[in-house]
Amino acid sequence: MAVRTIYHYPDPRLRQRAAVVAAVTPTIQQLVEDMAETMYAAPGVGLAATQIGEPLRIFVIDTAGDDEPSKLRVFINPEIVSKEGELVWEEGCLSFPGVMEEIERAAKVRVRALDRDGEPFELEAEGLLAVAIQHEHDHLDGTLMIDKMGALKKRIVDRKMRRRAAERSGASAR
Ligand code: GNR
Ligand code: NI
Repeated sequence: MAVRTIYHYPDPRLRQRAAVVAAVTPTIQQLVEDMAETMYAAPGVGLAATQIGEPLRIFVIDTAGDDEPSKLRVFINPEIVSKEGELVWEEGCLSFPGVMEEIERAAKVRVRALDRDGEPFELEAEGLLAVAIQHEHDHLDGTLMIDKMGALKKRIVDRKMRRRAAERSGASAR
């Protein structure tokens, strides 16, 4: 088990298109464990494999509140089979620390995926779980929350993140 590094925008690894997982092997199960550990350590509501530089179609989500028992959900090769309605949710992303913006999504989704044992399942979700599923699914195609913002917000967030990345690399070079 290991907490892995989460890459931040504009790291090009976040733009990789993730590949389908051929088989749920012990190596994949180890990666899922690392992803869960990394998500809980952050802490975050979800994490996509692309965020830790593993371009595979896997994400984990746990939307349980602080006063609820944790409920880890693992999605391997997820497909969103239907979407319904619209909602606007204030989203955050571990690859955009400190950024919170309202993003428009479908209100309800039906998703099909393999679980951590490689067994297929289907799930209908609404509210935060539906938002998280769409957010994580986007990561697997290299799509980020900044891509869903209006032009003005996009420019502000892009500049803020690039300035921060430049400060960090400058600090480590000195
Ligand atoms: O931790 C996270 N919180 C969150 C809040 C609202 C909508 C989406 C999310 S996902 C995010 C973790 C993350 O970056 N997953 O990719
Ligand atoms: Ni994210």
